[in-house]
Amino acid sequence: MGDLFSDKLELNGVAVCAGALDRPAQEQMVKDLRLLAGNAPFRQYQTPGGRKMSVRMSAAGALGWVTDRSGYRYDPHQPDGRDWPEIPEGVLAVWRRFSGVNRIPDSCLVNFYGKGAKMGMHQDRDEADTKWPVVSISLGDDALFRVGSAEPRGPTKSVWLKSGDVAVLSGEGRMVYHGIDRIRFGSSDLLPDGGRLNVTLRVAG
Ligand code: MD6
Ligand code: FE
Repeated sequence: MGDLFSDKLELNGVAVCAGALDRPAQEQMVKDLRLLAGNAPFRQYQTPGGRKMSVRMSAAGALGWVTDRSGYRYDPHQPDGRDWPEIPEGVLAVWRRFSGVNRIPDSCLVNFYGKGAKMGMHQDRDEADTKWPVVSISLGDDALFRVGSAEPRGPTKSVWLKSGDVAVLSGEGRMVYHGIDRIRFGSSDLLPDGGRLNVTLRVAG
């Protein structure tokens, strides 16, 4: 997994490859994601419990991830009925470089964190087969990433994810609880209006 060109840190089985993407690669990815958002707008979903999520979400690939009063699920269609756009090539290249597996991801979720946005502790468990890894790319503002264990209330460790960092949940780390406590709004100049993009790749179906 990964390669020799970035700093690798291990947190409860989660690999964090700091500096995996250089600035030009980050800029290209932001361009690709702007195009993507033209075909799959960022939406603010409600949890099954009826709460508005603070993160705005878009997606690409055969399956996007949506949530509403009927539950969390992977869905082949956007809420407006359209297919999801294709996963950008540069994003697929990150999967090939870091996933350690020979399968193509069928789902690419894109989260946007504006000022004050965060994500509660959760496990990624909606995938049909959780033996496949999850690869996550951070772009823009720094984010405080909290990683626990496979138990809901175990001890946790935290790390600041910076623009260009890649995190991989696989093996031991695949089912750990994790979340984003907060972002340092305005800490990066990658996105002109601030905020953070997080791209996660999965074999979901
Ligand atoms: C985030 N990430 O970084 C939230 N999930 O904004 C996740 O929920 C996540 O980073 C699975 C694998 C890696 C992740
Ligand atoms: Fe997650």
